[in-house]
Amino acid sequence: MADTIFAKIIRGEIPAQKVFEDDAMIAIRDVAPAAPTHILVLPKKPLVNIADADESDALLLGSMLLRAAAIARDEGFSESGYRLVFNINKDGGQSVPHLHLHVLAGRSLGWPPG
Ligand code: DGP
Repeated sequence: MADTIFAKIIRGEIPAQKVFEDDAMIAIRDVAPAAPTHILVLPKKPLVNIADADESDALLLGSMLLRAAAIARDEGFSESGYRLVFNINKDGGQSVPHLHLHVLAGRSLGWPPG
């Protein structure tokens, strides 16, 4: 798997605004926010995307979703609402080939996405 900007952030080689870290994942503020609050939850394991995951990653993926919900509560937008997004490969709009969960909040989000 190619080295990515997120792998460098996880290794601490590139700075990022961290909102959470444990042994399995980090959560950082997106450098180009698409909403007033835009956080990325990244596993430390170098999976390319959800299509690259298998049964052995089930606990990790569930933990990422629960972490996003905990961040929403901590940051105060759980009640007003938010969106969780995985962009996957070219048509999904994925630009960084390291699995990441977008947490978007702070305005009314349109549907369907562009
Ligand atoms: P995606 O298009 O789904 O692969 O999302 C990648 C996101 O990563 C995009 O919203 C911009 C963000 N991003 C790219 N480079 C950096 C970086 O160096 N630092 C941070 N914090 N976010 C980044």
